[in-house]
Amino acid sequence: MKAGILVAVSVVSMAVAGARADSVTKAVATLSPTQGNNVSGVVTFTKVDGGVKIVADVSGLTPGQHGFHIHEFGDCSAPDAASAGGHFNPMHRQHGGPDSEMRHAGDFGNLDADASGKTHYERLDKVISLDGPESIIGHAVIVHAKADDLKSQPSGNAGARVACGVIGVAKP
Ligand SMILES: [Cu+2]
Ligand SMILES: [Zn+2]
Repeated sequence: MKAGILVAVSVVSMAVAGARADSVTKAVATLSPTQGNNVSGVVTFTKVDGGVKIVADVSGLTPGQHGFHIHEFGDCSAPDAASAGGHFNPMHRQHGGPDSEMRHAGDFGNLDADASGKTHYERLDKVISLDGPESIIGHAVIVHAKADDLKSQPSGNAGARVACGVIGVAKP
């Protein structure tokens, strides 16, 4: 009888934990410049029908294209953000563009900065998720000095990391 109650209690608490994990509907990363750079911005991730909507507003860039990814570790502590590791790749795929059949989950292509060094980026992503074992929460967004060519392995030859921000759960 006692054992039965214990089992019932643990099933209920597992259900509560599951509901909590599934309830993330919005995430955010605040980008800070790496050493010697001036790039900052905010990236939001919102659960919508058919995927996750990514919205980024970034400034302090050189005009033109800059690789834009999620990297594996939520650690921006190194001056060059090397601490964030390689691309977030829970499916063990090859690097690609955001619309490629074969891509890392973290492959978002490029930001395209205007003459003033600012950019606004919006995309519906069908690969990433905000919950479950492949959740992006706790990983890091990185912006690069150069364009991602969307094909070179393992990271699109996008050069140095100019900004980094850890993805956290946002207020819905
Ligand atoms: Cu990157
Ligand atoms: Zn990649």
